[in-house]
Amino acid sequence: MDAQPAAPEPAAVHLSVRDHIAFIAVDHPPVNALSTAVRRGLMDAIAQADADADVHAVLVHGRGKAFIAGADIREFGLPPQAPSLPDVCLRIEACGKPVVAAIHGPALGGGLEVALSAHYRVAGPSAKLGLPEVLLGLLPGAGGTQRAPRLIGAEAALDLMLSGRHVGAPEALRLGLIDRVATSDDVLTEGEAFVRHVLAEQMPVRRTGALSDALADRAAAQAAIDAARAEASKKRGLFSPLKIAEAVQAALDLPLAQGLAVERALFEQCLASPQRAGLVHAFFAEREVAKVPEARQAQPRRIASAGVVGGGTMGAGIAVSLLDAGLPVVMVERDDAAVALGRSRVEKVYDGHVAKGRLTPEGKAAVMARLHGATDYAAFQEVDLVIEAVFEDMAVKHAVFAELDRHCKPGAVLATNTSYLDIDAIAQATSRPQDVIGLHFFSPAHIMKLLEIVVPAQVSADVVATAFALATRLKKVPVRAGVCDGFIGNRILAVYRTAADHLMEDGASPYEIDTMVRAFGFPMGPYEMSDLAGGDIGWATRKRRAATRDPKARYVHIADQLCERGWFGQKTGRGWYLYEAGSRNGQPDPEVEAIVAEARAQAGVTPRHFTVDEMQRRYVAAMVNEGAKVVEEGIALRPLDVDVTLVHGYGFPRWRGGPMKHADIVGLGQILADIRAFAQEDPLFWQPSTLLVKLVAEGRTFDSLNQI
Ligand code: 3H9
Repeated sequence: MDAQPAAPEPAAVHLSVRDHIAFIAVDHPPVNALSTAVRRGLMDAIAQADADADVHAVLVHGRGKAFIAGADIREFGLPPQAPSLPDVCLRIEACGKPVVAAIHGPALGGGLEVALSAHYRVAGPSAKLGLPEVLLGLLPGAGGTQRAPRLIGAEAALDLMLSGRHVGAPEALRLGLIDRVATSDDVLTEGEAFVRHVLAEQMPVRRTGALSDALADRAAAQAAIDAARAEASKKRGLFSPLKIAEAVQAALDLPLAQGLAVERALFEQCLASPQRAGLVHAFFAEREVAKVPEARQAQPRRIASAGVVGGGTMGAGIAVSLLDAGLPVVMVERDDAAVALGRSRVEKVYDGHVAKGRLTPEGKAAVMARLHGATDYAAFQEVDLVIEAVFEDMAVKHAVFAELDRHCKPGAVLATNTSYLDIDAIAQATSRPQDVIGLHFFSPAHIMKLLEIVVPAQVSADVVATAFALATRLKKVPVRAGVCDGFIGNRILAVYRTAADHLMEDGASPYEIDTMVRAFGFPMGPYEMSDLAGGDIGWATRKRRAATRDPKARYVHIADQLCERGWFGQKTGRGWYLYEAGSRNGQPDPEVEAIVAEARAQAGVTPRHFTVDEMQRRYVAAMVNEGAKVVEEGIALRPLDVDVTLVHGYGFPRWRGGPMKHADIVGLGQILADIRAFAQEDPLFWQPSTLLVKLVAEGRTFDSLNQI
């Protein structure tokens, strides 16, 4: 049979002319990103409209849910295709007839740059305008760094470009970014009315690139740029903020054409940076994590009310998260005093919002009215979902789930917030293992974005789909994890923390290790983290694991020795660091250093010096190797799930994309060579993952398993 000819690509841009107005519609679902087809379409349409004597003015708008969401991020790194976006923008700006951009939904990055090259802008209630390139490791590269300061001044433009924030139409009007707020999202009608107004009033072709008033106060503009430079150099290791400040300097100092050339050169530098690769990976990975088989196979159950077992730190945080999503919440505790304490923990969060002016006292009262305390599991009879957040002990969990089984209605989702226990075993305490799932929140539960959705063997697909739908309502980043000790995140943490302990016993001080980890881009190091969370938590885990630990495995006793002295960190005034009363800033403790020195002597270790690079390589290799094992065993669906877990739950720098992406950038061959070199000293700890070995042999990357 002959091959069928491929169906022609639907046009990405449509041009129609009515009553002397050319309507240029961008039609490229889902978000009208500026792919090659859109750029070509815009270029052709504007040229045609400009050349058509019957056309007196042009209206550019987007079909579907967006004006234009920006450059097509999927094209970054591919060979460039003409026309470039800066050229498209120059062509729009050069049009001899007034061009109006009518904006609804996102007009972001290159999308806003297209709008800035139009001569006037009108935006509806759903409009979101912004220059978020910085979040992708970039700067606005289609004239945004030159036109935005000329239109709204250096300070406001820098704020948009450095924060990446979106503004709505009213704020955009205040800033001078747009000329009119449309009363509805029917931007076609409202845009047409504005175009007719422009024509009736004979308003001029007003080219943003030719404006100068907003930069007339040079001293103020220079001060804004200097402040941006100072601020940017404080951001941990980020590359593009300083480049943004440089580009705005060019807007202040140079004519448009030269400024655009500077912007282009700086944009190319950002595009080539590993940070761009890391941040773009993070952008897609954060969307891809929610695409799990169960969410495709099954419909989520309806969740209109929720319950929480336990009013401790975790339980209260989870309750806040559920309340914030608008759900009524029942909290069950063992007695009235514990209920009151749980309630007060929740209330404290909302008091904080009121104090900061984020919530009115009436608003707080309305939220608190949705929280009901009880001491009897019968209070859960009507709820659609219960999340258990009690003490991490299998017998306690069994007792709780037996109660839930007795009292919850059929079809209620029964979730555990355990951070490492066997959820298959917990499910066995019920007569309905198909309804039991893990929802592992991170502390503080109402703030941390990560939610590990742990999928035991017998759970039904619609319960998994429900958990993912719930995560969206809670504004969490969900990651699907399989059952094992520690799931994805805590399992990997245990290994890289062990690598840090080995480094310490071999010669690095805990303070050097924390500094090295911060230099890599984490907000804090493992020992500062332990002091913040409470050293007793890790101690309990180590005691639990003692029975199953391989007796041949190297074990560093230093952390236990600190705990034996009652030094649990900030809450006890000392841990790895010393804390003055009320202070969260710890000071290095000579007594800890003495304990470390003693432990080295006991273990017969002659301390040696490690460079920052040597330490980072060990720390990262341990993380990547365990990450690969987690993927190889199917605990994580793909390497990207490991990346999202470490970025959103453990402070791995997002601009590196996550440990697996970072490993791809460094080169898997290099990581494996490091692991093999470290294995010379400790072959038991440094056993390379089979998956890593296979990928290196095949010359492949972790990304090749992601299918983004
Ligand atoms: C830029 O413009 C550079 C220029 O200055 C210079 C150039 C020379 N490209 O988030 P959602 C996909 S840099 C390609 O789930 P929402 C997304 O992956 C760019 N694809 O929806 C998803 O795909 P899938 C500056 C994109 O309603 C689908 O669209 N712009 C792009 O929650 C739906 O996305 C930005 O940084 C894109 N630009 O949020 C804006 N954008 O369905 C980035 C989205 O296969 N985008 N997709 O998973 C966003 O912030 C949000 O996507 C948006 C919609 C607010 C637009």
